[in-house]
Amino acid sequence: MAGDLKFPANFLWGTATSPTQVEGHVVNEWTDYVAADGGHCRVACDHYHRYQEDVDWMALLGVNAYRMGIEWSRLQSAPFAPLNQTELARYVHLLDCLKAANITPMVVLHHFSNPPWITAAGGWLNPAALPAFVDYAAKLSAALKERVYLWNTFNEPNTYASLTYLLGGFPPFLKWRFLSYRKVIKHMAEAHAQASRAIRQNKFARAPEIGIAKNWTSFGAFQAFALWDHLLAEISHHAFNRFVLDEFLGGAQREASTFLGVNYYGRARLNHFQALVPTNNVPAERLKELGIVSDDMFERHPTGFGKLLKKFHQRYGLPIYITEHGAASSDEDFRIRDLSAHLLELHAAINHGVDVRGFFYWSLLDNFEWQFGYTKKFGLLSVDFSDQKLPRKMTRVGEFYRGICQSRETAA
Ligand code: IFM
Repeated sequence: MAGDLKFPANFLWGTATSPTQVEGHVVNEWTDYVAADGGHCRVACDHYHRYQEDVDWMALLGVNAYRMGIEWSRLQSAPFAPLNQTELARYVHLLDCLKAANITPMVVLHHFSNPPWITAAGGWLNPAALPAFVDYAAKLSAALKERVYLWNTFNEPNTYASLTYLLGGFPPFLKWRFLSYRKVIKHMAEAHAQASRAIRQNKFARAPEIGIAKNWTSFGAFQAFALWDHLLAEISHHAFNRFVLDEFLGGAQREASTFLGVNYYGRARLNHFQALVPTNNVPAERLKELGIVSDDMFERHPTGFGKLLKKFHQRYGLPIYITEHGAASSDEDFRIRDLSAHLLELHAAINHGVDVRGFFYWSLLDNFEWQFGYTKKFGLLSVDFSDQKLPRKMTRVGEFYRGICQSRETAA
């Protein structure tokens, strides 16, 4: 069986993080935020100072790719400002450490955080964010063109726009501002297209690949007869999936992307307008009673993963990177089973002809999970946040993933 489970030889087996969640010492809209567990991101995993050690861990894991963010607020102190050379040099050194370890970087330009001057000017509601972002993309890509060919402009634009303006989870914590949600998506889609053109202006060592990371949740009704839940599921699907993909990949916008990044965690089924997921405060016992398999965040649905990949392949014909997948749980056996089930779906999709080029496990480290703080354990490496030295430790999931990265196979 293992012989049938080979992945393509040049497949990227990676892991992922984002600056606000791991670096610490960021100055953005999250700096003063205190999460539900009392945690904040001011030190996080101190990856800012410990990136060399973290690259050593990646080498030990055997990954050959790393999806990392570059924190915009560190690099530009004002719109159109020159890049901060000290901060740039630190990122360049990180990229050089990755190269020395044979790890291919994918750089994310926007992962849920903005420079304070963008926030002060109204964030992504203000069209002035567009040229500022494009300028950043142009300058950064010019500076890194020898070192980076995989560019991910926006991470999960709809998570960002909905948690900021619909659901009150991210700063500025506003609710039910549908027009704001729509405007942010439209602005980001346009910024993606313009940034893509700016990135391509450079003479790269290797042709650039450019895309967004779309997180995909499928929505459905938990009870077949509940027409109202079907209706809400359809509206949610339209707002969070279809509308967003049409904006980023529809019509002329399609030219802006050479790949589609997919962040896949599972599905949300609705029961009398309530999403049956732990992030909606539905207790684990209740979910169990209802037969819903979930980690500490989302309902798991591995078969939906395979179906989604085939659908994307058919609809867009773009190469795909799984820019995030992972599970948050202190039950490591559960996480291993979950990873295995998703990799089997991935493998089957590739065999079916879907052009998937890489998989990035979320996340390298236990980290600051935004409004939930440090309670969600996603790491291949655990981090002991109660110890000031923030020691990292290989988890059993990390060992399991290491086996896959080394053998290029997945265990059933
Ligand atoms: O931690 C987040 C990440 O920032 C974006 N994708 C989903 C992850 C888990 O919730």
